[in-house]
Amino acid sequence: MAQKTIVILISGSGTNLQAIIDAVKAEQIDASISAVISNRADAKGLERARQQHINAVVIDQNKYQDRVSYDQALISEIDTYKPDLIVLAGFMRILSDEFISHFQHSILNIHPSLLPEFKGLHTHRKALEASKQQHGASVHFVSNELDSGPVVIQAEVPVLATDTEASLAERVLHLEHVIYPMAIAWYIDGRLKLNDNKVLLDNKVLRRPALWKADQLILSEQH
Ligand code: NHR
Ligand code: GAR
Repeated sequence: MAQKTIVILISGSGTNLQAIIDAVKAEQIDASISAVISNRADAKGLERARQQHINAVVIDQNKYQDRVSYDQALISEIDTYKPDLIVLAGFMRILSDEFISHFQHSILNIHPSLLPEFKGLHTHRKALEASKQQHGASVHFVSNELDSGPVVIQAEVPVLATDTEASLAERVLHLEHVIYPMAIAWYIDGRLKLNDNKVLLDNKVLRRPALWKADQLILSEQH
């Protein structure tokens, strides 16, 4: 069968992008990255892509009048690669319904909270303010409603009394780099699917998201 392909959308430093690049190199993910696309010309992640000779494309949000025309440009660019999967890796722009329906069931995002808690921005601050004992990150399929698509896997970290926004973000980010490549590999290997808005892993409905905790994978039957 032909090699599967991934397009990755970024806005910033691209450490998740780097983890995915590394997982492709290590053959943990059996796919190639056709392009990395940024909405900002200054995203550091573009340099990570260029260093690996991956096509690095800027579709600058400042050059478009509105969300509809921006998303149309994004759709046209992505369509040229016909990717099997679109990965949002620190992509900071809300995508229109048109974009989501065009690529239905084939967009993954990583969000820095234990969804459904703390949707939107500044999640680490919100977790500290709410005095949470546990915080983390979630990989989910992207749907029309922001940060609300079906969750595939979560990673949990304890919140420490000494944590600041930055220290908490760093611990969460470290685990993002573990669970995101894992979920992407499942998808590429055909093990992960969306059916009727439910997540299927190995043809079984996930009653709850898979959980990565203390370096172990826990599936719903067990927790
Ligand atoms: N698009 C849809 N339709 N659904 C989702 O679940 C999406 C999405 C696009 C991005 C990532 C998301 C996150 O994980 C994501 C999920 C950006 C914002 C935001 O408010 C919110 C959530 C996410 C990404 N963006 C502002 C905007 O007006 C801009 C903020 C900025 O540039 O700093 O687009 O958290
Ligand atoms: C990550 O923590 C990711 O979960 C978060 O931004 C960071 C990107 O880091 N994503 C969002 O907040 C999406 N709105 P990276 O660029 O180093 O991968």
